[in-house]
Amino acid sequence: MIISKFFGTKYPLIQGGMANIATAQLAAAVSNAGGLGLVGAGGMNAEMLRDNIRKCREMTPNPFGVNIMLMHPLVDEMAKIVVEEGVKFVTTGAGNPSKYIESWKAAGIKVIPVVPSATIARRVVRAGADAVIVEGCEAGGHIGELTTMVLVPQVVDVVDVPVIAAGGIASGRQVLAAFALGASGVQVGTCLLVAEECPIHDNYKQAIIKANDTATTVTGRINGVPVRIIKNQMSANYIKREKEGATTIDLEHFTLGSLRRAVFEGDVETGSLMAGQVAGMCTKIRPCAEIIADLFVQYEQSYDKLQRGVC
Ligand code: TUI
Repeated sequence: MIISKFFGTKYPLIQGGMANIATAQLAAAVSNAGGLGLVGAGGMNAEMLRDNIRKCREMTPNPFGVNIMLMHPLVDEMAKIVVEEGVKFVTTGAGNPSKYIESWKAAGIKVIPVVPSATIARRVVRAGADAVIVEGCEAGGHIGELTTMVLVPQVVDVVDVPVIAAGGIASGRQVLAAFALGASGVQVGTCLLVAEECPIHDNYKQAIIKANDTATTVTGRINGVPVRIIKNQMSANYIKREKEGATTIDLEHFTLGSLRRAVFEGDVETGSLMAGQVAGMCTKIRPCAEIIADLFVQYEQSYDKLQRGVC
């Protein structure tokens, strides 16, 4: 099933739940552009989440959803808010959402967990997930071990719900590849960081624009919370301290507030600029509608070329 039918959207595309970045402004821009926009609860408090859901509803007549970051200290409260506010789609990240699924489904919410492995995909589907977003480690932010290329087909083979591919998608060729792997849709994040409507500091956008294919690295591999970010002074120091055996508490202290510093203050040296490996393909600031429409124009062109055997 093409996921656009399930979402009620023009395109089979959902936005990543990017903490501190996915505000009502970005979510509504994505939904107005024909994708499924998401308000990301990560980085928000309860009042901000409620406020952003209500604002998003005012800013778009189209469907949108909420991403619940499961490592959030207020996750129980956030889980209730999406029910109270009549949200239609919930994606989750950074953990197992099974304990919330029954109450969300009872409220008519479609539940779509982000998963990093086939084992976890099966677990959430057994718990009632309506679809899964399978995120490869090419993605930005908190990641698993496996690449999109190997993960998507292995999940498609073991679940009976639609699979959405994430991680490493910023062009129509990659959308086509995701479909070839058996996905029903795609999730994108990094390519939306350079959207005009994306509310991050301009320094962060310029860092994405300047990035090449090897511009990202992964912090936290040793202490168990791997996070893909653009290489800078902070990533170099973090990885050095990690190798020297710094404790998780030390490292947390070191990174405390670092994403916020990048997003709001434009601190590209000591801030944490979360981005996927496709940052090297995101080369100009454009309206969200243009980024998304282009993905699918390119997808059609690539599909035609493939059928004609001219690639
Ligand atoms: O969640 C994400 N990406 C994120 S969350 C985030 S905020 C943050 N910042 C710093 C440190 C940690 C988080 C930034 N980027 N993507 C989806 C995702 N989910 N990636 C990995 C997972 C995941 C991991 C384990 C999903 C389920 C899971 O289950 C564990 C279990 O035991 O069931």
